[in-house]
Amino acid sequence: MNTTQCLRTLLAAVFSLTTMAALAAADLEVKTPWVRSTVPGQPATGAFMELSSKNGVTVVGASSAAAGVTEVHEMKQENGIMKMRALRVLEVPAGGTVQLAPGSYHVMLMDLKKDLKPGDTVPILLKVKGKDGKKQTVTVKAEVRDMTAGNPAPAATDPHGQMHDAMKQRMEDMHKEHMQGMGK
Ligand SMILES: [Cu+2]
Repeated sequence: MNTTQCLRTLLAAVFSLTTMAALAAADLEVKTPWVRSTVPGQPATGAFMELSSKNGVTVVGASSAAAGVTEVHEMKQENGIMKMRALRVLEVPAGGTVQLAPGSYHVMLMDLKKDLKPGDTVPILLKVKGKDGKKQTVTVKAEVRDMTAGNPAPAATDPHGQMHDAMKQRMEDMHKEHMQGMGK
């Protein structure tokens, strides 16, 4: 074996070990990821999915090539008003499932690079920390679904979809506050 062949073999071995380690370490299962489609010019939308873990993981961040800013959000009703806030961490308990769904937890895609049409695929990277303290990145390919078709929750509860302008403005203000709060 000459030096080049030897190096190639070594690199191949290192690469496959690295790949195997990455696959073995991420203790997160992602089911049915989808993103709500947008109307032309809409600045933000939500991504939804089902997360489960064997030993428990913490989602510590998210990013997407489709958006300038990607955050994990929580939405809940407070004094009759739907409010949402960015979460620093989202715990997926051992043996448990967390539903990211309209009106609840979601991955917020902001500063969208382009309109998202039904049938498009949006890549989302979830950064997770396992029980062993190791950080891993899980790649999720979310399918864009029509914001009116196959919607499991009423559109009225989800401001990412068919929201009127006042609500959209409020949402943008809220997000600006987030950013300022986080020192961006
Ligand atoms: Cu949100």
